[in-house]
Amino acid sequence: MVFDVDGTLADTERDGHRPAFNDAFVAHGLDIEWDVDEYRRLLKITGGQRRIAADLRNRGFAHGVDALAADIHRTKTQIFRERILAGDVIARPGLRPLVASLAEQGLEMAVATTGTRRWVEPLLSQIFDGAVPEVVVTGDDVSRLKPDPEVYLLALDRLRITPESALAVEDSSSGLAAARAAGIATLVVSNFYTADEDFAEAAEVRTGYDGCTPLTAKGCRRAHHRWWAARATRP
Ligand code: XBP
Ligand code: MG
Repeated sequence: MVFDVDGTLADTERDGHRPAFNDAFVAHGLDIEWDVDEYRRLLKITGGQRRIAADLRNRGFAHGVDALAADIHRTKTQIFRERILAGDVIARPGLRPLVASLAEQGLEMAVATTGTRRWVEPLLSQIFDGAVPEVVVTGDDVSRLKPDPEVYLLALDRLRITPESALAVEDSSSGLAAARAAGIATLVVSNFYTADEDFAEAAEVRTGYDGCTPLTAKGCRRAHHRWWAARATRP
């Protein structure tokens, strides 16, 4: 089971990353504030530093944009990390019981995210309660972010498994594209920002982990099996 982080393990974007970016703009004396709708468009650019650089260019900044974006992003990362350490970011409802069910069934878990290791690590420690997966691939470990498959390919490599043995869990179309390009069957658990995206390539699409049919290890195995069975019967 290879989990994405942002939007998948925790609902981080609207009330987590977005305010942290805005506070970093203020700290750098910039009159920039990303509102909820504008941030929806900006999410198409994966990776916080790239997102900042693209927006600065869009606003007419021309010189030293990459260095400025890197500075602002460092500040944003520190702000977001402190909020995580303060306990402000929590697991999506129903995720913890799923993790317990996967552990009980002996299914190995891993993480593949475009986020930055400095905040990803403390968040994973909280969500996985001290049993953090051994394989954690972050945006710091790759040169190309999602929808490029590099994070997933590296995760498979470190897990020493083929794509057929894995199931990815994602929340967004760019994450789904990354996992699919790595050849991995993918279960999507959508959220506020991604509910209307195209998930035609997914093995299963849900709006949450909980509800009347909570996602369990058995449900994950079933989705994985159905995905590969359907492919085997295609001409
Ligand atoms: C999530 C991202 C991340 C976060 C910000 O994509 O694009 O960049 O928005 O994190 P995914 P950083 O869930 O597909 O991995 O600022 O640390 O980049
Ligand atoms: Mg995501």
